[in-house]
Amino acid sequence: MTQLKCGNQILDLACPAVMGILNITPDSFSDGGQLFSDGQLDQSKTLYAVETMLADGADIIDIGGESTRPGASPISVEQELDRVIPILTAVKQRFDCLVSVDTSTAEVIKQATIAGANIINDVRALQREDALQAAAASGLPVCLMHMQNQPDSMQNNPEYRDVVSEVSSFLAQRKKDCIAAGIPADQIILDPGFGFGKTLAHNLTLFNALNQFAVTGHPVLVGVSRKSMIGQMLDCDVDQRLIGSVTMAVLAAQQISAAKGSLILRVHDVKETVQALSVWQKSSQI
Ligand code: 8Y4
Repeated sequence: MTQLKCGNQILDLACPAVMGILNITPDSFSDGGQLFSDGQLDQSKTLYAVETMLADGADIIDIGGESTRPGASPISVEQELDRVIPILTAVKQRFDCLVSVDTSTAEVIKQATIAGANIINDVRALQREDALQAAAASGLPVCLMHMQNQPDSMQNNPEYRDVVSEVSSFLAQRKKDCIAAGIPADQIILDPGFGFGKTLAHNLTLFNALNQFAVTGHPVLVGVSRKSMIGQMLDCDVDQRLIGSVTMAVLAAQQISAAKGSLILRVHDVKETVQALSVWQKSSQI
C-alpha cells in the first residue's frame, strides 16, 4: 500500500495514478501555444484545460514553465517564476487537486511549495545548485528522472554500455544523495526518462525493464505520451500518437502491477488513458 505525503494531501498509488500535462510553455513540441492568446498565457483557457483534465479523471496536474525540447530557448529564473507561480496559485485556489511542478530551479521549488505544490518533478533529478536542499525543505515527494546529457545535445547519438544498469545506477546514486539531504526514501519517485538521451532501442529496452524499477519499492513515473518513440514505431506525427500512447500506458500498468510496484503515468490524453486503465482493471479482476 504505497501512499505519498503530498503536503496536506495524500496520493494513494494502490492503482496507477494519471498525471495530466498542463503545458504553459509557448514553444512546447506537442501542444505548444494552445493556451496562448497573442503571445500571453490565457488564464481562463488554462483553468478550463485543468478543469477538463480533472473531470476526465486526472489525479495530478503537472505544471511546467521551462521547455526541455532540444533547441528551446532557455529562460531566466524570473521568467520561470512568472510563468509557473500565478497559474499554480490560481489552480490551487479553484480546484481541490494535486499539482506537481516540473522544475529544476531551487527558487521555483521554494515559491511553488509556498503556493501549495504537492510534488516536485525534476527532469534533472535535483542536480542544479540548491535544488536538492530546496526539495528537502519542501517536505514534498520528488520525482528523480534520468537524462543523458543536456536537452540541447541529448538526442545526438546517445550511447550506453547497458542502458538499464546505467539508468538504474544513476537513479540509485541520486536517491542516496536525496536521502543524505533529508528526503525520506518513501517520498522518492523514480523515472527512467523516456526520450531523454535515448534511441528507440534504448527506450524499448527500458520500457521492458520497468519491472526492475518497480521492484525497488519506489513508485515509478512513466512519461511516454506522444513522444517520438511512438512516432518511430508507428511512423506518424505527434497528432497521431494517441492510440500508441494509450497502448503503452496499459502495458506499463500491466508490467508494474505484475512486479507489485506502483505507477504514475504522465499523459496528455487524460480521458482516453483513464478509460483504458479502467477497462484493464475491470477486465483483470475475476
Ligand atoms: C511529444 C510529446 C514529444 C511530448 C515530446 C514530448 C517527462 C517529464 C517531460 C518524463 C517526467 C515531453 C517534464 C518532454 N517528460 N517529467 N517531463 N518524466 N518525470 N516531450 O518522461 O513530454 S517533458
